[in-house]
Amino acid sequence: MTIDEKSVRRISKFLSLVLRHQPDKIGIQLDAAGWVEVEVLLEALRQIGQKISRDMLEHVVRTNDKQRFTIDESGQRIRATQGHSVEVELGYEPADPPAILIHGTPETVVSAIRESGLQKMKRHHVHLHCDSSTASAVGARRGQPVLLKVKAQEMAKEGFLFYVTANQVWLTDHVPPRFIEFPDD
Ligand code: HQG
Repeated sequence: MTIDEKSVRRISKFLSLVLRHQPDKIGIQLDAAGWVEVEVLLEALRQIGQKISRDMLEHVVRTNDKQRFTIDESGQRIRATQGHSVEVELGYEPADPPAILIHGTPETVVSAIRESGLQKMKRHHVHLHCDSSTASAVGARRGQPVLLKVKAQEMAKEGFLFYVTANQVWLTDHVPPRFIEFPDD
């Protein structure tokens, strides 16, 4: 199959929009766990003039750099792996985090984070990563990236819950400032 990368990126962005934030934009409904039937999604896309074959959709899901989408084992349903702003219960079980997780953020918000810790803002959780390179790319989306080290194991010992997604993003509700190591500490 020859598929140009530009189309794949465009479809991936649009899927993020409708599977995480605005399903009603194309008239679909996500179930409580964020799933929608693949056929329903493809038909809704056809209705707005975006003809995407099942093969193309599978290609987009398979090759996505951050594994943003999951097709279930039956092959019938698809959902965004994480990152929703619509109400969904993803059903991840609490997991034991590594000692340190990393959050990459633009320099401009570091002083606010010193005050109130890491907040989930518009998402359902604070997103944390195991490796600096991914965290750095996240921070760099909006400016000069700064890497914050989160003492995740210490938090877990104090009863904070952590979840890990299928694509290795760690999620938690809030990271108070005392668990954050800032680069210039
Ligand atoms: C910042 C992308 C001020 C936080 C990425 C971040 C990631 C605060 C921004 C995933 C704050 C929220 C998540 C506070 C946190 N005061 N600013 N107290 N606490 N912030 O996009 O973590 O492409 O909602 O540091 O790759 O940047 O969508 O979160 O800068 O994995 O798959 O508020 O989104 O993945 O921004 O990114 P976001 P994020 P996808």
